[in-house]
Amino acid sequence: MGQIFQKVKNLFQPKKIKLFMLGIWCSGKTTMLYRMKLGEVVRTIPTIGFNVEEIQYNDVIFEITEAGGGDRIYTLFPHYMARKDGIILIVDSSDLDQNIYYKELLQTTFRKCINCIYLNKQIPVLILANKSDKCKFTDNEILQYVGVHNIENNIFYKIIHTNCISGEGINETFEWLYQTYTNQ
Ligand SMILES: Nc1nc2c(ncn2[C@@H]2O[C@H](COP(=O)(O)OP(=O)(O)OP(=O)(O)O)[C@@H](O)[C@H]2O)c(=O)[nH]1
Ligand SMILES: [Mg+2]
Repeated sequence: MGQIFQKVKNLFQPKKIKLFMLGIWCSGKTTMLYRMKLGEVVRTIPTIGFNVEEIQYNDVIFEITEAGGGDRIYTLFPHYMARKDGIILIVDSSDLDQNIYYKELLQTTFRKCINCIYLNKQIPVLILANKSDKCKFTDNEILQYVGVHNIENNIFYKIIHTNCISGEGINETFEWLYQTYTNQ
C-alpha cells in the first residue's frame, strides 16, 4: 500500500533534473544561474566553491550546480558527476583564452566529467556561447576550444548564443533543456 501511495505521489511531483555548470572563470556562470533563476542581472563576485539553485520550468525542476572557475578545484569536479543528468558548459565567446594550460585544463575536465556521468545513453551537453553581445568566434572555433571532438560519441550537444544582460538565448536554453529531458 505504501509503495503504491509513493508511486501515485511521484506521478504528481515535478521531475528533478540535476545539471552541472562548467566553465572557466568569468565566463558568466553565476550571472547565468541567477538570470535563469530570478530573470534579472545580479552583481557577482568570483565564486569560491559552489552555488546550487533549483529552477522550475513548466513541470520540471532543474537543479543546477555552478562551480567556481579557480583552476585548483577543477580536479574535484569529476567527483560531483555521479548523480548528474548532464552538463551546461559556458564559454565566454568574446574571449577564448588561448593559454594552452587553461585550454587543456578545461578540455581534460570536461572529458573527465563526461566519463564520470553514468547514463546508459549519450549525455546531454548544452554549450552556451555566452557574452554574445561581444562574440568574436564561430561555432566551430568554440566547439574546437572546448574539445567536443574528444568525446563526440559520448554526448549529444547543442550550442546556443546567450547574453545574460539582454536575456538573449535564455528562453531557447530552457526550451532545449525541457525538450531534452522530457522527450526521453
Ligand atoms: N557583456 C556581457 N557580460 C557578461 C555576460 N554574462 C556575464 N557577464 C559579466 O561577466 C563577468 C563575470 O561573470 P560571473 O557570472 O561572475 O562569471 P563566473 O563564470 O561565475 O566567474 P567565476 O565564479 O569566477 O568562475 C561579470 O562582470 C558579468 O556581469 C554577458 O552575456 N555579456
Ligand atoms: Mg561564479
